[in-house]
Amino acid sequence: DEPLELHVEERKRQHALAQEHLKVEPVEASVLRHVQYTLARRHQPLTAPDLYLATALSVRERLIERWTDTQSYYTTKDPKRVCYLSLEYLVGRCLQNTIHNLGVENEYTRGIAALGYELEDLAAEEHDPALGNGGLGRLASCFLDSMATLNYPAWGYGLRYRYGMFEQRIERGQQREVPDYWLQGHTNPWEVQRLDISYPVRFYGHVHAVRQGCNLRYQWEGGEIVKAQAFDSPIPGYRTRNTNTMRLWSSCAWDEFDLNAFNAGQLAAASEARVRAESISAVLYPNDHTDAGKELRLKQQFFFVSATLQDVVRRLKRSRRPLAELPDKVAIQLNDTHPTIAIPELMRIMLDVEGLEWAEAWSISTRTFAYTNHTILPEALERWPVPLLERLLPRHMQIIYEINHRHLQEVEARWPHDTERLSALSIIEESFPKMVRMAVLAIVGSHSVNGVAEIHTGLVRTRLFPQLADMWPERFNNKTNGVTPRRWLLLANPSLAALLTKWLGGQGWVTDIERLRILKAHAANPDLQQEWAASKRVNKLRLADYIQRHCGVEVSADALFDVHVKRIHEYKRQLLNILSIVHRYNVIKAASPEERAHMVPHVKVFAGKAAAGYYLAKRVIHLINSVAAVVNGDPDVGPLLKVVFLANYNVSLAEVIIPASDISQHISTAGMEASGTSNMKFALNGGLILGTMDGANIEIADAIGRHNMFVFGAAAEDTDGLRREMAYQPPPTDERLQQVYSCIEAGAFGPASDFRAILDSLQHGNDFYLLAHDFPSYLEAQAEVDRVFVNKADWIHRSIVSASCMGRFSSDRTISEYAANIWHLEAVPCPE
Ligand code: OX2
Repeated sequence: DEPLELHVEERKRQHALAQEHLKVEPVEASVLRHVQYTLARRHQPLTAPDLYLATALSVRERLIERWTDTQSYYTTKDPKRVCYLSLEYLVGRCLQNTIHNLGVENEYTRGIAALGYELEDLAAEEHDPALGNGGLGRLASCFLDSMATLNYPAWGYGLRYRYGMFEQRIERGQQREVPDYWLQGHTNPWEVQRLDISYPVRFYGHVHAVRQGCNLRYQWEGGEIVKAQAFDSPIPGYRTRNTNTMRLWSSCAWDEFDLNAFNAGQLAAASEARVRAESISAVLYPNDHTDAGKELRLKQQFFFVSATLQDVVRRLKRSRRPLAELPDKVAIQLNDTHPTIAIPELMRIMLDVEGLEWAEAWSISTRTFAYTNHTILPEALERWPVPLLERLLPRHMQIIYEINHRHLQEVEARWPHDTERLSALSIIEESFPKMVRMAVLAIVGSHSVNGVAEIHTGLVRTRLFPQLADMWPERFNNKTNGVTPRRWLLLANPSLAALLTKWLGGQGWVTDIERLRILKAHAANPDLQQEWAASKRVNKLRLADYIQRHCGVEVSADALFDVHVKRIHEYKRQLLNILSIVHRYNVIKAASPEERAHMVPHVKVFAGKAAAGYYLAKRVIHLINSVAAVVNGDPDVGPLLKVVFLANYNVSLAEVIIPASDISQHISTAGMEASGTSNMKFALNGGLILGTMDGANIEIADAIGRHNMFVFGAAAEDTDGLRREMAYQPPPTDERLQQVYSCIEAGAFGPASDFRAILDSLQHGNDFYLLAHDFPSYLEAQAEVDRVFVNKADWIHRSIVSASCMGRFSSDRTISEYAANIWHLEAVPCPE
């Protein structure tokens, strides 16, 4: 942030100086300079951690110059900006991503080699910051990459958790959670602490009404003040000068130290406030799809929202614009309901601090906010108890009541005496205690509500919020998710990237992934097929090596690599997969040598974390590992079946796994996975999909041709009916599945008691996730996979066609749609 009145000449001079400096200093010199002067180390011996850090600092210098230029340029141009508010970001490692985006990979590869190291090895020294749970957080990071690449003036706002997602260890087959102190060891070269940017955030206290003329004005006073301190990370676009900002807030005490308490000899009390303040940004809630319902979680949400809005308003004022212009200058996107408290907070600022009238404030607010819904699972829909809000944020609770009052008046005017509709549309749920439905508040207070895949948006409209969609049909829209081809192809899959650059005549595909379509016409070309297969093999060997090193299991790259990686959740049905693996094991055991000779060898790869308190999900991890131990140790099975569970799934592990898959599984019960994004990454990397007609699988099937996907299972529109039928008359269990149950019950994979809860949920539960129902068609689809896999040319043909038709699933396309239809944003390319 620089003052408006830029000293242009001075900037030019500095720029020229910096350019000169970079020109004369080769990579080796720059890196060694950092070893010596920044890290204060000797050059000999050079260790990998030191060299990683020095390299990162060297790259950072080039980055920072673009970053400050971009920010100054935005300040001068003063265009409309988007603020993406997300409680989660899964950034991934930065070094190689930055080097690629800056276009300096040759320089750095050579420079680092001259120092006796390989760039990839240094890159692996970087701790992968895991400030998110899964798809939602990774989507936010893909979006930031696309916004910068497309030159949109964008800010990502979030929380700088001291402890991110826990590190998962597997001990005796079970998950153990270890805190992940990602900032340990050394300073983070990818962030800058902005000591000059901090804001006070209030909690608790009371509301005071003052008479002003004939109006009442409200003031929120007292309580506790916490300081929000900004940490900025540069987000470089790919081969553009534009470098945006991700601003994460860290909490600390407003008064560093209570001297009075200290002088009075109350040492503990003196530091108490500090500890309480710091606890706000201490840990990420490691729950995927769970409404945490905890006071600390609400504190986190308000803390980050309040600091962000103060920052937004300050910037508007600095450019000397009235608040009335906010919607023309800023679009705020709410990533799920987590930042929804921003709506009453903006209202509070406008009403109580800026003195605007309700009608104008409300109009400004609704034109500024837009909300993205990511799930229809009821357990993920946030609801906050009214008494908690009244205590923690008393003024916001008043404002929410007022919003609701006016909203329900509008409902009453349109549908008089329709009490059912009134209670369905109310922001307040009349339960004990009363609850605030954050999704309803988000929809009432936004001008746009979007789902993340066609089917999902349809379900949001028809099943989740039919009355709201009825009231404002124009508000609801779809923005199918996408993934960035930079990280998920260029970076994660160098061999395929090289192939694409060669066959497509240049690197244009990196920003225009639609160009892959050209390959479709060449899918039968034997040269292309041969190179394609060779590239896949390189990636499979890399994963095989990883498996060997981390699980001690030897796997053959000739086997079919069948991958199931994502958060462990009942609706994602890892259980269905492992049950089918037990069945496969039974079939192999019963097969004759001739039959075995015709079987396709499989390597089954699992990875994913279970929320610490999610009992059944943790039992599933245990079952997978127990089956793996038996199968991998059975000499009778040999290479026909290997099962591995790779611990601590995160972005960098995904980068190793995804390019190596032949098949990946996206087998959620239809209607339950909003979109999925790894399905897109797998297909883009030439993997085929085994999946249900759910989430973005449906659109992927449309794009690549349904015959290129292995589809099975109930359709979303049939699930309710099926559940009702099964409850009325449970169907007989498939014999093969029954045999699988019997094996587990007989202790084939360890004491049956370890898996009792799983078996009970299947046999005596109501099969809510339709496992038993989908089991036969799942096996049928797997048999089809095996039939196709033995015909190498057919397989590769499908793989090429799938990847080449994935253009629609770039996050560049998604972001262009958000920019055009929701944010009304123009690209602002920063001149070289
Ligand atoms: C996830 C959804 O489960 C997933 O289907 C989607 O692809 C992803 O968000 C990005 O849109 N927490 N995680 C999600 O939703 C919630 C809530």
